[in-house]
Amino acid sequence: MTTERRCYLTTPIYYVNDKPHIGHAYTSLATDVLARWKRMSGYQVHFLTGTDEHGQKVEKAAEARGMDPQAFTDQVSQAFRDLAVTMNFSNDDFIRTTEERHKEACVALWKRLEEKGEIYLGAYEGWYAVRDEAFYGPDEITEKDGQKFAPTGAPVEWVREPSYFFRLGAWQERLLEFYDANPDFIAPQTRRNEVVSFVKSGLSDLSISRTSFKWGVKVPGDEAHVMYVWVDALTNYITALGYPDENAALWKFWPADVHFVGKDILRFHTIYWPALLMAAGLPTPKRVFAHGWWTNEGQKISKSLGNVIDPVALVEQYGLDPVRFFLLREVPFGNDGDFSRKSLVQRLNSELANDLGNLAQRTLSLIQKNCEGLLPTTGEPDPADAELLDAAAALPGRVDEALNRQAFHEALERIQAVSRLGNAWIDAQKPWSLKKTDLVRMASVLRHLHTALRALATVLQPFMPDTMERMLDQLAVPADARTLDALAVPLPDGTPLPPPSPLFQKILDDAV
Ligand code: ME8
Repeated sequence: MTTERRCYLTTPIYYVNDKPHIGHAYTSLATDVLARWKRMSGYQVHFLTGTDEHGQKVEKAAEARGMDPQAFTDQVSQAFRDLAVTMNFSNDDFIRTTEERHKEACVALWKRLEEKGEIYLGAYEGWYAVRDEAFYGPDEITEKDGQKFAPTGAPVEWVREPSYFFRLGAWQERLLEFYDANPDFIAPQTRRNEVVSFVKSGLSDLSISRTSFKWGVKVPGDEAHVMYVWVDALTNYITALGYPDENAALWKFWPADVHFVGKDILRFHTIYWPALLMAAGLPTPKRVFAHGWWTNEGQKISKSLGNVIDPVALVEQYGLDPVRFFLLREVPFGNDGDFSRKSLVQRLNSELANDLGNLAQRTLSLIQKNCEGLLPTTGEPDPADAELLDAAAALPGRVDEALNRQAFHEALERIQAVSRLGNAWIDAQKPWSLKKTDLVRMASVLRHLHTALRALATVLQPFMPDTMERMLDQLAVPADARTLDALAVPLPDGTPLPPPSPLFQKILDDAV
């Protein structure tokens, strides 16, 4: 009996206090690429994204627009759904924390924690930043012009109210043991070190309810309290799998394989979340990957600076697949990165239009012209072939290895290396000259280039689904032969190939 291979991947659920920007698109894009890769590798995948709709920050944003919070969240949540369509994300579900299924899951988790003696009623007094929806210790606060700030730069206010607490402090040692036993739980490594030293420095109990506003999930048995928005938000990952019904069809996907997050929300996912799950007796996620922060042309992206990058506008200007490619190619996943239109245009022109696009165009035009548009047959093997054919054959494994570490940039670099090699190889083999001297060799050369192009297009599908679909159409690869396994089965000699058309447009005059 073969065991079913499963993979559960999640994005953060985004606050609906404002419309989506490039940072949100980025995290979801990375998740989408891995989800598509895993599906292509034969896994059953569940890919979840959604919106985080409760809390004071969202309540205030609704108030500022003179709207009822539910009507407001309905509107902004839709913008995130639309973004998923624009960006061609293949999410299997889109969760909203205002949904009934989610409230039920939160209440169930709360009750379970309460039964286990993990929650008690006390009073909270301390600093709270609405922008971060986070509490801060007195030693973390700085003051400027009479206003107090959190280390993130968010203004804080002094909060004093009755509150339920989660016994987080008691989980310190068990968290440290958990990190030790699961060295891959936090990635990249530098983030792991950060979290471990933070936990070593001591954990206080966590205030997990608020009474000073209403927009949240009501605490069971004490409706004056709403749950702390982070407890509510983190629970989404199990709500979507049917929690508390552990017999639900999707529950088999738990625990998550990777929670993709930005570095700003690392602590919530690597301290609170595993502690809450362990306290509730539930399995912990396998991995949390915290990627870096995008700046715009060297500047912090912020609404007040007016430099928020709208992913929809970007896609309209440069096309969807080039944007998808650029975001994961430009910056090592995990590092901070700067968004610059100049680099986008450079990458597009050199790596997509010149390297990959030209290689396909040159090869496929020669097959049209010199082989009557029919897939050529290989002749005698030549020692020069191994370099290209071995690199093409090794590519799926090499991409898989990088993607299993969420090293998207490395996967793309490995792909790019084969595309560069193909160009060097076609220049060395000169199939256009062989037409006059050795037709059998010419056919072989073109066939090997087709083989390399097929491997390239296959492994690039998760990154650029639409363009690679066109490329595989041009290579005459049948729809059911576009998986990694199918690469082992060559297309029949003589398969008719359609006339090629350019896959990427060069951008000559960039309106920056
Ligand atoms: O934190 N660069 O939601 P949020 C890269 N609701 N990524 C960025 C970015 C930037 N400049 N700006 C935002 C929340 N992001 C909570 C999450 S999860 C249970 C609850 C991305 O709308 C990045 O993934 O503030 C970051 O972690 C996330 O958006 C924050 O989204």
